Parts: sequence; C-alpha cells; structure tokens
Amino acid sequence: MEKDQKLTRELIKFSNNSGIDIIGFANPKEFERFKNENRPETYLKDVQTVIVIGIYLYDIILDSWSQDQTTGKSFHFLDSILENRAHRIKNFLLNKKYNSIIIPYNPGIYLKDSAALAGLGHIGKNNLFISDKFGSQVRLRAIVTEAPLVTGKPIENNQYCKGCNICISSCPAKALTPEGYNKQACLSYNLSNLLKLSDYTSIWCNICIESCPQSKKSQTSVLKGYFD
Ligand code: B12
Ligand code: SF4
Ligand code: SF4
Repeated sequence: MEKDQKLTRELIKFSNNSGIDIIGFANPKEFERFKNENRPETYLKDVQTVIVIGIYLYDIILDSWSQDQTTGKSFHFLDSILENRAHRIKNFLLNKKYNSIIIPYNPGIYLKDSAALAGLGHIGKNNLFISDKFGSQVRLRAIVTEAPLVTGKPIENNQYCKGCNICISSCPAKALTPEGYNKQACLSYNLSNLLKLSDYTSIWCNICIESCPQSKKSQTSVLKGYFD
C-alpha cells in the first residue's frame, strides 16, 4: 500500500499539540525477529504501521508506581498519561477511517526496540533507548494501525556510547557490563531497593538513565505545565 505522507505530517502535528514529546513510525516487517506474541500482526491482522510515542520524564515523580489498596493493581503515573495520549491518536486515525489498537504493556511489543526500529534513536550500553532530545529519560508506548504512514529507518548502531562507560560504572547492581545487561541482577536490586514515597507508592531505580550524559540535556517537555 502506498505511504500517506500528508496523513503522516498531520499526525505528527496532532501529536505535538497533544502533549507527546516524540513520535515515530516503524515498519511491521522489521518485527519478524521477535516471537509471535511480540509482533504487531498478533494485535492487528492488517497492520501497516507501528506508531511509537514517548513523553519526557522531566520530573522523577512521573515515574512513580501506585498500588490500588483494594485490588492490589499497580498504576504508573506517566504510563497512564501515555495511554490517554494513545487513545487520542487512535481516535484521530479512526476519524480518517483507519483502525488502530493500543498495544498492552506486557507482553505487548518491545517498546525500546520499536523506537530504534522507527529510527527515533539507538539502544545504548545502558540497555535502553536513547533519543536525540531527551536521552533515555523518555517513557514509551506503542499503537498499531492500518494507516499506511511513512516509516523511519531502523537504527541498529550505537553512536553516543563510543568511549563512554558511565552507566556501567554507575549501576549499583553491577547489572550492566561491557558484555551486556543482566536482567536478574537489575530486578533483584530493584525489588529490595524501591524508593518508597508512601506505603503504596514507590519509584524504581533510574541510575542508568540519570547518570547518562545524553539524559542530562536540559529539555522542556510539551507536558510541562499541563497540570499547573
Ligand atoms: C521486562 C521489563 C523490565 C524488566 C527486565 C528488563 C529487561 N530489559 O529485560 C525489569 C523489571 C528488570 C526492568 C527494569 C527497568 N526498566 Co523496564 N521494561 C520491561 C519491558 C516490559 C520489556 C523489556 C524487554 O523485554 N525488552 C525486549 C528485550 C529483547 O530487550 P533486552 O533483552 O532488554 O535488550 C536487547 C535489545 O534491546 C537488543 N538490541 C540492542 N540494540 C538493538 C537495536 C535494535 C534496532 C533492536 C531491534 C534491538 C536491539 O539487544 C539488547 C540485549 O540483548 C519494557 C516495556 C516493553 N513492553 O517493552 C520496559 C522498559 C524497557 N523499561 C523501562 C525502564 C525505564 C526500566 C528501568 C529504568 C526501571 C524504571 N525506572 O522504570 C529499568 C532499566 C533496566 C535496563 N537498564 O534495561 C522503559 C525504557 C525506556 C527507554 N528509554 O528505553 C521501558 C521501555 C518501559 C516504558 N514504558 O517506557 N524492565
Ligand atoms: S552513560 Fe555513556 S555508555 Fe551509558 S548509555 Fe549513556 S552514553 Fe552510552
Ligand atoms: S535500573 Fe538500576 S540496577 Fe537496573 S541496570 Fe539500571 S542502574 Fe542498574
């Protein structure tokens, strides 16, 4: 199907006006490297484009998880905002007669990989997606759509990290090594070192993000001031 440049431009403009800091588009064919449950067509049969959105975590409070005291279910502050923005995009595309599905968080499709596949940035030695504007200090969400949007070129290489090992030496769990990321070490550290804001609200470790020079660029989110 021919790519719709006009619709792509309109959607980028709409997202900028909707409190979304970054948006990119990936080709579903790039996801053949993943298991079925992590592929876009599992969620939408006639998928044409994977849309990745991100919001800058300009204040660490946006990264807090709160547990509902009756159901035990946890909610992430910025994830809830991202979900709201994803609904806006879904409705925008529905008005243009295109179906879309907001990808569930877990298993879903892999968000940092989707962002790199959309050409929004690369995956660093901190094992996270690094955007040009916000470094890794950006949280992500994905939507799959039947709209034929113009997709970006995947970024497989890692341009920022050459000669840098700051995140590796900063990780308190030694979960980051030159050979790669040790998920179990990171998870165990996090579970026993949650920053408790209250009995029901906590924040996970962010050191591999905050220590990265790319995340320290001073930037203003389009969301900033939204709640003032
Ligand atoms: C499970 C999970 C966890 C687990 C395990 C993490 C893991 N990486 O396995 C735990 C609970 C430990 C965890 C910890 C954290 N998480 Co987490 N987590 C996830 C989740 C749900 C899935 C991650 C996953 O399995 N990815 C896929 C596998 C294949 O990737 P991987 O093995 O980690 O990395 C490989 C690929 O990236 C590949 N690769 C390298 N270069 C390239 C280039 C291309 C083009 C491709 C395709 C692949 C590729 O090589 C890597 C090594 O093998 C995602 C949300 C989602 N649905 O994607 C969030 C997510 C990755 N987490 C996130 C964050 C922020 C964190 C934490 C900082 C904690 C926090 N404060 O929230 C830490 C950071 C840990 C770290 N340095 O990676 C963010 C990252 C945002 C970003 N800018 O990248 C995500 C995307 C959530 C979100 N909504 O934004 N997480
Ligand atoms: S701290 Fe350095 S090595 Fe780690 S992700 Fe950032 S730029 Fe790359
Ligand atoms: S989240 Fe913390 S423990 Fe996990 S890799 Fe990053 S710095 Fe290390």
